[in-house]
Amino acid sequence: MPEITRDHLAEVLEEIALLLELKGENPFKIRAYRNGSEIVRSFDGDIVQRARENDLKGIKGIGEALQQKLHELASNGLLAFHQNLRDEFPEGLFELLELQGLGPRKVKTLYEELSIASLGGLKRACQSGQVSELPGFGKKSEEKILGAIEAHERFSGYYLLAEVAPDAERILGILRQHPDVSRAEIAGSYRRGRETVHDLDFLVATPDPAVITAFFTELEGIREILAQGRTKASVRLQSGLQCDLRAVSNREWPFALIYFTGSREHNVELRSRALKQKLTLNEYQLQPVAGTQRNDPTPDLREESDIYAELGLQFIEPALRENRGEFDAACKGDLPRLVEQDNLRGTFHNHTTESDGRSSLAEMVEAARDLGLSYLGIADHSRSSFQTNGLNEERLLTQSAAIRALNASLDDIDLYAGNEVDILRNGTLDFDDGTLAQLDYVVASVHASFNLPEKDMTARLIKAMENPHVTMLGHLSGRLLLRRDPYAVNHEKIIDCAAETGTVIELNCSSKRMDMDWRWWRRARDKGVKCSLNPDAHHARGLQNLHFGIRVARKGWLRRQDVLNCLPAEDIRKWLQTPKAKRL
Ligand code: DGT
Ligand code: CA
Ligand code: CA
Ligand code: ZN
Repeated sequence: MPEITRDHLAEVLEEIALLLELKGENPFKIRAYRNGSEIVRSFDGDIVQRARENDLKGIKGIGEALQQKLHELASNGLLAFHQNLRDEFPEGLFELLELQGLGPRKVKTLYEELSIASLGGLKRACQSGQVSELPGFGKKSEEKILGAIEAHERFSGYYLLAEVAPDAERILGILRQHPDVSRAEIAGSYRRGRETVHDLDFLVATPDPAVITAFFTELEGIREILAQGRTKASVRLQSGLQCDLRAVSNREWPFALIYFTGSREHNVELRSRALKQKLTLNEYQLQPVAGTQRNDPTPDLREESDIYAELGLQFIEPALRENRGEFDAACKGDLPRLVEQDNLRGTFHNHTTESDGRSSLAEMVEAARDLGLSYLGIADHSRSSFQTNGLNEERLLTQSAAIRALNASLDDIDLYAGNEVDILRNGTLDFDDGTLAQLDYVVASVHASFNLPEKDMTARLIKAMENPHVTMLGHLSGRLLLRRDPYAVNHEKIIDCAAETGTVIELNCSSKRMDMDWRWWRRARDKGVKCSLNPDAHHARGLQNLHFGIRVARKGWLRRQDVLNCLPAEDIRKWLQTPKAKRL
């Protein structure tokens, strides 16, 4: 039985609500499940244990029927009611529900009117124009659906970095504990810190490869064995994630580690540099090209850094191995010293229960303290983000006063009162300058009107950045990884404007955003733009987003001095007190 988590309970209730909606059930019943799901997610305490012990009485919003279902679910991992509901619908329908912009009402119509119950079926029906003729659909929504299917196909088979990390680290730990394993790493895109990964590539050094490949295929949580040989194996986990294993000798280790870490583009360039020195490099060794003589004996190469050194290069961190300028820098000894998690001193973009966060101010403070941070900024949503219960002026100023009052009573951590203010369609902000001036800092973000032409969207962001009260720009492109493409916006112009106005750009570390994209940071940094590594935490646990954000920041060539929240508490206080134009 898989481990039963709070998320699992919440997701099952949420899916029940969806299925009831699909059946056209009574809206009150549907709402009860949806509310129940929210309550489970935000419950302050061990809801899983309480459900298991059938101790849910008195929790507001969880009626008797829900109590029983949660008890069954937490005890067995399954809920008969849910399973039976699922069985009423074909499996393919669940794929349709995952499509962006296709709610249960529309799925229901498609199913009832055209018997559509699979992605393929939906695609064909759209292409033949049948969907646009359905009541409530039309040409435009047919095009939208086709776009969503195309995106789904493009995204499927990929996973978020943070999403695969628990399995990845668990398996790595198990491999490292095996007595016949001397070294183990996860290579591939995971090691390079890519924001999304297709599969995991485990590499082990061992005197006995066959033992380890067999051991690997017997790990817990495997759905299917895809391939198994003496030195390699491939499995699929319950989650659908594919994991490859390569077992090599200790001697081969550094060569294999470089090879399987990639990227392909990096490897191609590295091999070609070796060839220029009359050396061939592959996953097993570095040796003189056949027919050539080298006077010195082949040196003992035990670590990746030995191989880079042998080729006249500084050690290139895995984060930088994308063939985007790292070789030129490594030749000259010019590689940056990349920022590390230990360098972080505080955090700015965080939500609380005042808007759509699930933890209170006090809980957020406690979590920041646990992480060893010395300052914490709170930036809840502004009024136009009504779906997040965004704050109006009055609530904002009340909140700021509460934050400052709490701050006065704490001596180990500095609290800052900010806001994540909506950038409206025309580039004006949700609050006037007088209100913004009363805050310690402001994050400005787009949360609506995504479909502007690039020129207008760029002008909209620039207008916001020109405001002297806007400290930083939030999630620049609005993308949701594997779900929603970025809106059209000119990154070059935004970066130039940030440099000119002294506006910080955030690297939103939410695992589904990682925005601004790492490919732009080197350029921004070189223009003097500062990065704020922001967890966009909507829960105390959300501060952990920084852990993955750091990995992506490293991909962007960022150093400690490029990251605003690496400044110590004293310096950040002075920095925030300095007018924006003078920070340049
Ligand atoms: P992914 O899995 O799509 O997120 O990205 P990677 O980079 O992990 O790619 P993957 O798993 O196909 O292969 C892992 C590494 O192994 C890759 O970064 C470079 C190396 N590699 C695999 N196949 C080849 C190949 O055919 N040529 C070269 N040069 N390198 C390869
Ligand atoms: Ca991979
Ligand atoms: Ca692979
Ligand atoms: Zn936001």
